[in-house]
Amino acid sequence: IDPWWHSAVIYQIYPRSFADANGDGIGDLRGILQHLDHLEDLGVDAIWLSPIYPSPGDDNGYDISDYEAIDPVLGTLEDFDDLVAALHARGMRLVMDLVVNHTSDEHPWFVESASGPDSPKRDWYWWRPARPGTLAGTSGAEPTNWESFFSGPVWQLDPASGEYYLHLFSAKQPDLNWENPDVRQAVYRMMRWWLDRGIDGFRMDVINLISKDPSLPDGAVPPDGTLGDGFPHYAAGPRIHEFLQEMHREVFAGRDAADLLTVGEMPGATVEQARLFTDPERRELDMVFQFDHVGLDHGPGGKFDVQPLDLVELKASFDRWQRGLADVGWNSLYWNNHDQPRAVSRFGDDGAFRVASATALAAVLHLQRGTPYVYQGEELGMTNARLRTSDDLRDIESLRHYELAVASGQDSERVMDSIRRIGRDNARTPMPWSDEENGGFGSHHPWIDIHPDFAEVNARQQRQDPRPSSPSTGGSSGSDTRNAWSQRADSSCSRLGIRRCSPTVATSTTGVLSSSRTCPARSWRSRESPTCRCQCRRRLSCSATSAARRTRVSMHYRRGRRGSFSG
Ligand code: GLO
Repeated sequence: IDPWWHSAVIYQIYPRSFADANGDGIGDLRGILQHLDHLEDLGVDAIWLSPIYPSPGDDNGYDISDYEAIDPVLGTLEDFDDLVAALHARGMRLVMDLVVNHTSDEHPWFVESASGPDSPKRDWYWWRPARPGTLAGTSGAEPTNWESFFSGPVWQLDPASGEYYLHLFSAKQPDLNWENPDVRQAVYRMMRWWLDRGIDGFRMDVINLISKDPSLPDGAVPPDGTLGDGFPHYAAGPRIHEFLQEMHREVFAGRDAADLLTVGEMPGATVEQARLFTDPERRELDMVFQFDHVGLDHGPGGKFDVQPLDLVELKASFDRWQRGLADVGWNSLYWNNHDQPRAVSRFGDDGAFRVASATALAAVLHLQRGTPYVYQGEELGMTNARLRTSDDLRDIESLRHYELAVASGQDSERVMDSIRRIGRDNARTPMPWSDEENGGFGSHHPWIDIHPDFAEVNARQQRQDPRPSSPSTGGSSGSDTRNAWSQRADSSCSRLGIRRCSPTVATSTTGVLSSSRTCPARSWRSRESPTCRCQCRRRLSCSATSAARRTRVSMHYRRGRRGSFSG
């Protein structure tokens, strides 16, 4: 029998930005309860809730200080139970976010671990002594040269003990040591606690990072960097399958496992790995969130080094995953989530063709084989936020990048421009329910500015629109149009076969994630996406013909980077 999620659509709610019932400017559980009609009318089968646990909020809830409670800003356990009951009464399910690669530094486990080298919980986290000398590019003696996802080194010095602790994300998100069986048992106990409360599954945050190479080797240093790439040493590490199989046995066995859904978020996962993780026979996970298609516009300098999107590569990526998981395993399908810019702005045209783009993107998503995930506001065709200055930023990743990039001498406007295109705040503006004050999100000014288009793009307006495919109002800026044209021209050139060296998937012989070093010469892969992309050093020109217009396009490439464009 096919599990329910083979024919389900899942809707992701980012609670802080969904609906604010108590008027404090932050979305909450009662706010979600007020909008269940919207979800039911959409035909949603399940919702995935981004974290609602108590949290200092360094990473908006992905830094958890208590796994078995609700953040008072968002509600109470009673509100939570009401939500589960109300969803179930409507035939919908609830999938919770599980963030167990790390905790908050304010979680009692870490507080105890940090109390000193003799703490019984010292080994629950990754503590290491300083190593001799100074790490290049830092003023410290970090135990490895790894760079954090949120910029800077992954190590934080604890002055009291003189030791460092590992944090792949912010310093307020110390990594749990999954090598320690007590850590694993504590996590499994907590998961059972939530299942007993009636939830229907887990979305597991960066779950492929829980098994690290315990010898913690240094990473390769890219030519333009000072810190190294630790990714091959902490992603899909030696015990990842063992841990996930153990979790399955300890948490899901004995329950009606076909009724519960598990989806593992896995930056950098390859098709080959996903086949192993999602093969039902292996009892690991039901599906994974892979990052291949959302890494295609990341450049050699990382995600903020935004490159034009090559639509042919995008298509090839989907093709690879559809074919790769056709006979075994299962795909999850997504364009958007709380970590990605809005799909219409990124993959389509968010000006004159906003509605047409959103419709086409939805068709592409929902017609593939797999479980589609819709992120709040995606059903409205929401576009990227209009971030003006760094004062508009709320996301720790963007703030840290801005701070460090500007401190290192980069032009602040250029830095902001890349954040405007790829930053996570783009997807976190409040859900626009109507054209009323604050877009009907709540009575108080929200924690992050509402999208300026809320009067035209909102849920009420779309319910009243008899022609959902009519073109939107509101134009795009000159530079947006230029980018869109540049992308189209680039893809036309590709279709003519001029620019491309063939994209390859970087895998090592063990099938374990490989680093950028394994890509062919003059190509690179981003940390999250296993596809190698090419750089060419030739000056090119081609004629791009489209049904709509004929244009002469010249593209200049210099030293491997895309240069100016005129058409
Ligand atoms: C994915 C998460 C992201 C968190 C990170 C740390 O990468 O969805 O929002 O910032 O995982 O928990």
